[in-house]
This record gives sequence, C-alpha cells and structure tokens, in this order.
Amino acid sequence: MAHRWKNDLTERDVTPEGAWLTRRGLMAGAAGAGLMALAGRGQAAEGPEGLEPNTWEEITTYNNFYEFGTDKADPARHADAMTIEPWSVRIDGLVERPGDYALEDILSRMTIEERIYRFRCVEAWSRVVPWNGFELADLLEVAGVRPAARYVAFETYLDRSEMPGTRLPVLDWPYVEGLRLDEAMHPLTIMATGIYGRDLPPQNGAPLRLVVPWKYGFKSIKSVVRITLTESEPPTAWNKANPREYGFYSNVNPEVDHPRWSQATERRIGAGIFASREPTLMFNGYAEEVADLYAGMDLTENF
Ligand SMILES: Nc1nc2c(c(=O)[nH]1)N[C@H]1C(S)=C(S)[C@@H](COP(=O)(O)O)O[C@H]1N2
Ligand SMILES: [Mo]
Repeated sequence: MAHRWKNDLTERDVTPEGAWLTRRGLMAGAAGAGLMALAGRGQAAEGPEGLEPNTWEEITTYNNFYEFGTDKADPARHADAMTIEPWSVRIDGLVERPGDYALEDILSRMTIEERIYRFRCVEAWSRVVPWNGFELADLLEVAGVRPAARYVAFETYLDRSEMPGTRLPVLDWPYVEGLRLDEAMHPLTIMATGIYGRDLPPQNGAPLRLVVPWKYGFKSIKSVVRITLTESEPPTAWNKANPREYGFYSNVNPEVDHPRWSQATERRIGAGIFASREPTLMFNGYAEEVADLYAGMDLTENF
C-alpha cells in the first residue's frame, strides 16, 4: 500500500526511549501476535521544529480515560482492572462480512507499522507519541464496506465493575465516537496496538484504540469493541454531553476557539514549567494531508 502522506517525525527523533525501537525490541513486541514489524515507514524529513516524542512515562501517566475516573492519574491507577484478554471487535452494519473478529485474527492479517504523530487534546495540551498500529482502512477492507456506508461508528468496552468512573454519569456510557467514511479510510487514520514497540498499556486504550492525529484527542476512542458502518452520522460521546462545545468533526483548528478557552496555542507535556506555549497548527500539522477532505466546508460551522 502506498503511503502518500508526509511525516516530519522520524525514528531518529525517538529519544531516550529509542532503545525500544531497535529491531529486536520491535520484533519482541510483535512476536506474541505473530506480526511483522516495520519501523519508520513514513517518508521522513527531519521536522523543522526539532520535535521529540514524549517519554513513555509522560505518555502513560497523564491520561484521559473517563471510564476510570476524571483525574489524569486515574487511568494509570485503575485501568489494569480491565479484562483485555480475550478481545474481539464486532464489525457490523453496512459491511459484507459482519461478525465478531478475534483480535489475534485481526492482527494476523495486519501489518504493524510505527507512526510518530502529534497528539492534541481539546484541553490544549499536546504531546508526540510513537504509536505502533495498522491502518483502519486495512481492517475495514477485511470486513468489506458496502457502497451505502458513509460513516463509521466506534464503541468502547464497558464493564461497570471494572470501570469505577462509569458509576458517575459523566458521559453516557459506553463511550462512542464516529468518523465520516473518507476520514476513516484516510491513510493517517490508524488503529494503535502499541507505543514504543510495547503493547498499548490499558490506560492508553489497550488492546486496540483509534488514532486520528488531525482531530482533537477525544476522537481517538480507546479500547474499541465495536465498529459499525452506517448511512447517517453516528452519535458521539462528547457531542451528546455538550453539543455546543464539542462537534462531530473536532478537527484541530487554532482559529476556532472552544467556547471556554482559546485553541490558538497549546502546552507541550514535558516541556517544563518555564517553556512557552506553542502555536497550534491547522489540522494539528497535517493540513497538507487532510485539508482536501473538508474542501468547501465551513469549519467554524462544522467544528
Ligand atoms: N473510551 C474512551 N476513549 C477516550 C477517552 C475516554 O475518556 N474514554 N478520552 C479521550 C481523550 S479526551 C483524549 S485526550 C485521549 C487521551 O489518550 P491518551 O491517554 O492515550 O493520551 O483519549 C480519548 N479517548
Ligand atoms: Mo482530550
């Protein structure tokens, strides 16, 4: 499959966790699932800003996974309780081959790649994450998308006994998300299975989570158990909770502020307390790859 997108973050930017990205580390991480791991497949030019991926510690101890509580430390504290084995994903709706797909069977058909992406939360913090994963388009191809499908709906695992945060009606559980089909099929859109060549930790959405790097972080739904192809726009968790503040598209856009704060700048996690905020980039820096998807659309109206 041809990758026509440009990635300005490379394997060389990975430090000090670069040790995990040795061939041996990657192969070991992938061996359990019988995978072929390919590192640094992106066409890489060194980023002009000298971006560096965040550390494993920074990525795995400051999280949003409200099923385990709303404090940033709650997911790392509680998500270990989540049963992630066995895992299957129900793929249904407008597909040729609906069914419950066991994770092992999915992984045996996918090629795991490394994708170093910027990640921008709607709360205006950001970091850089070296994901491992496969393109969502490749998984949808396995299920066979029917011509009438126009959207893709996603659902997170829900077991209230394992997820203390779900005892409060913070969101309408299970957490649900959605993409337009062309967004879902875009080569930048991946299902992540790991970070730094290691299995995805539960707090980051083990064993399988969506990553859409040009959208606010909440679109990147964790611990996915169901993918449904639909004809109409599916409901999404944050839009249901507060439609005025969280739209369906939620593309990163420095020109469209959140009703309660500016989206023009962001705080890079790990930058230190004296570091200045950084300018937020249109589509989180992926405009060249994805702006065409929204040609002719009013991005203020379709926020
Ligand atoms: N199921 C589920 N998915 C979720 C969330 C959540 O609370 N529940 N939080 C979202 C938000 S707001 C962000 S910023 C990212 C955080 O991902 P990370 O913890 O891996 O950085 O996950 C997103 N996916
Ligand atoms: Mo977020």
